[in-house]
Amino acid sequence: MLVRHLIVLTISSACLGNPDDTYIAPLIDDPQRAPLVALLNTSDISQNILKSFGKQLNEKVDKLIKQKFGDIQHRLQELEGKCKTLETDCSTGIKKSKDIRDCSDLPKDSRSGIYRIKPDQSDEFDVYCEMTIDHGGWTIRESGDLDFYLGWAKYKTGFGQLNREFWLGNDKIHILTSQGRYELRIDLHDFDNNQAYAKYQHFYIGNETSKYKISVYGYSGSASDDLDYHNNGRFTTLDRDNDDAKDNCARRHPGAWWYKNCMHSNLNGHYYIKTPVGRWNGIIWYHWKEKTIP
Ligand SMILES: *[C@@H]1O[C@H](CO)[C@@H](O)[C@H](O)[C@H]1NC(C)=O
Ligand SMILES: *[C@@H]1O[C@H](CO)[C@@H](O)[C@H](O)[C@H]1NC(C)=O
Ligand SMILES: [Ca+2]
Repeated sequence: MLVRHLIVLTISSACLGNPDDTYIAPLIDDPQRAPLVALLNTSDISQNILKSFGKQLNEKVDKLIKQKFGDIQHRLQELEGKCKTLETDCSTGIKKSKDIRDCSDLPKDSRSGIYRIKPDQSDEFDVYCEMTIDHGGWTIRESGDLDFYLGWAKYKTGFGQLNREFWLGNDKIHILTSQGRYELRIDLHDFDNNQAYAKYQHFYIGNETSKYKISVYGYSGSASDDLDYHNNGRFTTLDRDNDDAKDNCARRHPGAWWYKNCMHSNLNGHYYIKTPVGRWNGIIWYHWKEKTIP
């Protein structure tokens, strides 16, 4: 290879860093034999370059690999964590009917409708789950023109149609509310499109032996607290008088409720269209309207 200048091959420190690795090719300067001839042993150069470059490259690559490997490890750990969560979700999240103890166990995006549940202390039974009101998960009874003036046995086992109007049944309400803390929400509508609600943080009814004694407290809402009066009351129907009045409140104010002497509310009262016949008759939530609710 013929050259005219001193050739300095420098591997940029920006790349390899170590000045010792600078390779200086000897210039053969023989004035007797012009022109200048630099004999470069390319084998030497390339070997030196390779040696120096290779060492640094190895270090760089090592460092890079370690760093990347670290990243990958970290990512793997993340994924492993996600997989574990998913596994848990999969084993508990996809529920069979026997794992659904009440409507609140349904996945949040479930539609309202009839579902089969399996409470802790009983066989499976069907309920209607209201999934849109107040975050969903409610078992409801709607009021309309179904006859609610019925006896003890009907209220014990329930009646009506789950996708229409019904009373779930006091035994079932007892079973459900025995499983944990349950809330009660009552939504009232009148014929003039007025609405109000009453919500209770605690709702429980005892078994038949206790006459389905109600425990209800923790009111919030807009309808006024007309269950407070009934707290600890026992259930009375037209054929079972468990109230504090001399006569039978269920007969006096046709319905079935946790009457005492007698009531501030009577949601199983007769469903009148607009105008009830007589005072203290019909579906009543006294302090909302201070009159009967049609
Ligand atoms: C070039 O360098 C190599 C390795 O150092 C050596 O074996 C070889 O003899 C050299 N060639 C010349 C022409 O000096
Ligand atoms: C009803 O509940 C009471 C009080 O919790 C209990 O002592 C009784 O055994 C229960 N009766 C039935 C039939 O489950
Ligand atoms: Ca009585």
